[in-house]
Amino acid sequence: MRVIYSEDHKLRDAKTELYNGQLVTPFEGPFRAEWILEAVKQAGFSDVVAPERHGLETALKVHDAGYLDFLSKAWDMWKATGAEGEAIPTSFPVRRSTLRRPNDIDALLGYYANAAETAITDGTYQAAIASMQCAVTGADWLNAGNRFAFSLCRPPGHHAGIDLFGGYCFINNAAVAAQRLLDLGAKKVAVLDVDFHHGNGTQDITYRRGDIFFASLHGEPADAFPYFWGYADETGEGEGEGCNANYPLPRGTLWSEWAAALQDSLSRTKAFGAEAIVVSLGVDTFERDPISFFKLNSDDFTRMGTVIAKAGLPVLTCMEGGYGVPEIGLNVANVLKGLEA
Ligand code: Q9C
Ligand code: ZN
Repeated sequence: MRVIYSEDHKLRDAKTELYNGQLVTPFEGPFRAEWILEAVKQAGFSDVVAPERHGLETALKVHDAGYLDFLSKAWDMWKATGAEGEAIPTSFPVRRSTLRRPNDIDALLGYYANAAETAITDGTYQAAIASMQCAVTGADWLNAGNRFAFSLCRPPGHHAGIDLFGGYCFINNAAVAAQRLLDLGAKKVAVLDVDFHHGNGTQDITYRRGDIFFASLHGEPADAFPYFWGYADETGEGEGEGCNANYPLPRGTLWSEWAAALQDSLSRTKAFGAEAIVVSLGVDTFERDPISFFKLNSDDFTRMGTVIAKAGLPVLTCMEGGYGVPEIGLNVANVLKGLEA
């Protein structure tokens, strides 16, 4: 399995996350990619390459141009105000308010945010671009006839919508990879999101499309971030009707229940006619993850890889969440081992 990794992820090193009413050191930091890279090398995945330098062409097919322009300029605009801290959104459009695009950076942050924990910092955009390039390079590796690739994306992407950032995400790496596979000739692809959190950004991007099947297994939205998406009755719209499958699962979910949902999502992926699967891999389903509530153990991650591989399709795995504990590296390596078993 080829591993695609960019050192540029380190350019995203926020000092603040709004959490429990305090500004804390973010759960999503550079250490994550370093631990994961170390563990996958340790597990024998030694074919590690840097991404190709792709521009914004593919990203512009899944994101709004004004949004990407905002991301590229947000830090400089913020700094120009003389603000001392990091750029945290504080003011949001809501029910019955206008959705006109504002000028002021404070307003733009809220306009393009779906949550307030994620600060924009110097280097965030550069890191997000490198992360997206890892995903595109992984898609190219599959397109060249290879069965597996692992794009060690950081920052993650699945909470980034058409014109929304938040949940530690800025550019939707998995959606860009899916788009790339389609642009290179695939007729239909699937994005399978196994991160603990619902992939609201990916759902936003794919909801009205008939060429991408999106399935997400996640903590029940009434109790788990991102809270306002991820119910089972969200099934797609227009050409995308029937192409969205949400599997909300309760607190304490174990492998047996989780695996039943996975099996169903894979049957539907096959029935849809997907030619490849992009896996949004979060290992925050782990029993000791600090911000989540499922109960998978490290061996379950190996099983996960094996079950996904049994679908018989090429698989591009893109890194999403997984926090705090050193086992995140082992758990990712186990998925990759399971895929190749
Ligand atoms: N009390 C990813 O896993 N914080 N993002 C929720 C709930 C946001 C997770 C706090 C979690 C974002 C990629
Ligand atoms: Zn997550």
